[in-house]
Amino acid sequence: MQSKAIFRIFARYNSSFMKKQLLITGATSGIGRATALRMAREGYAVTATGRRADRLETLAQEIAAAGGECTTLVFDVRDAEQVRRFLEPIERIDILVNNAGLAAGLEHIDRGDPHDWDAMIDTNVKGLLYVTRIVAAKMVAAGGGHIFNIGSIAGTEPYENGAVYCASKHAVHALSQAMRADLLADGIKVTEIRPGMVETEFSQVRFHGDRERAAKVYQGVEPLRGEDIAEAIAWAAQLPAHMNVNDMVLMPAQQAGAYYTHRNR
Ligand code: NDP
Ligand code: 8X3
Repeated sequence: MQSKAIFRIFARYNSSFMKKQLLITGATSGIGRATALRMAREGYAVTATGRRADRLETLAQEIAAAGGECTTLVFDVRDAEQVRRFLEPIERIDILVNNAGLAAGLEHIDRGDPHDWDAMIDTNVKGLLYVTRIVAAKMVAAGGGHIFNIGSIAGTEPYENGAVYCASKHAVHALSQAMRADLLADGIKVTEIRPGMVETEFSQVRFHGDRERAAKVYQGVEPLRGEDIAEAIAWAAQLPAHMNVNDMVLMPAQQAGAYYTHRNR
C-alpha cells in the first residue's frame, strides 16, 4: 500500500520533471497570458511571471483546471536583484519567452517624459537582459534551449512620436541577432517574434490608462490577438532540432507596416 503511494508520488514528480520547462515574462496579460495558456496546452510545464500576483494566480488556476502545470513568480524584470533571486534557483528552463514590455507615451522627442523613457528602456531592454543573463547560463550548462524575444515592427521601422519605444525595440532586434551568434555553438536557438498591431492592454498602458484613446488604435481594423502570437511561438517551438525561425514578422492583414493601415469606414 505504502509502496504504491510512494510510486505514485515518484511518478508524478518524474512526469513533471520530464515535461519541457518554459518560463515566460509578462504573463499577466495580452501576448504573455495567451502564450502561457497555449504552451501549457502543448504540454509544457509553465513558469509564468509578472508583477500582478492576482492575475498570475487566476492564470495558474485556469491552466490547472485544463490539466496543465503552472508555477507563478511575482517580480519586476527591471530589478536585477529580484530577477536573480527568483530565477537562479530554477533547475532547468528549456524555453524562455522574453515578453514583458511596454510602450509609455506617444510624443515628439522634445515633449517626451523621461519617466516614460526610463520605464521603456529599463523593461524592454535591461529587463530582457537581466532575465536572459541568468537563463542563458543555465541553457549553456544544459547544452541547449530556445529563447524567444518579443520584438516589434517598431524594431526596424522608427515612427513619429515613438522614438524611445522604437529605440528599445531596435535594441531587442540587435540583441536577438547578437545573442543568436553568441549562443550558436551551445545549441541554443534564438527566435525573435516581431508583431504589428495586437489588441492587448498595450495601448491602455501606452496612453496611461486612457481606454477611449486606446480603443481608437484598433478602430476599423481587425487586429491580431495574443492567441495569434501564441500560435506562432507554439509552431516555432516544435520545429525539428536542425531548424530555427530567426525572425518572424506578424501583422493583421489590414496592416502593411508601421505607416500603412487600411481601416474600414
Ligand atoms: P500587455 O500590456 O497586455 O502585457 C504586457 C505584459 O508585460 C504584462 O503581463 C505586464 O505584467 C508585463 N510587464 C510590464 N512591465 C513589467 C515589469 N517591469 N516587470 C515584469 N513584467 C512586466 O501588452 P502586450 O501583451 O501587447 O505586450 C507584450 C510584448 O509584446 C511587449 O514586449 C510589447 O512591446 C510587445 N508587442 C506588442 C504589440 C502590440 O501591438 N500589442 C506589438 C508588438 C510588440 P505586469 O504589469 O503584471 O507586470
Ligand atoms: C507595438 C506595435 O506599431 O505600436 O510594438 O509600435 S507599434
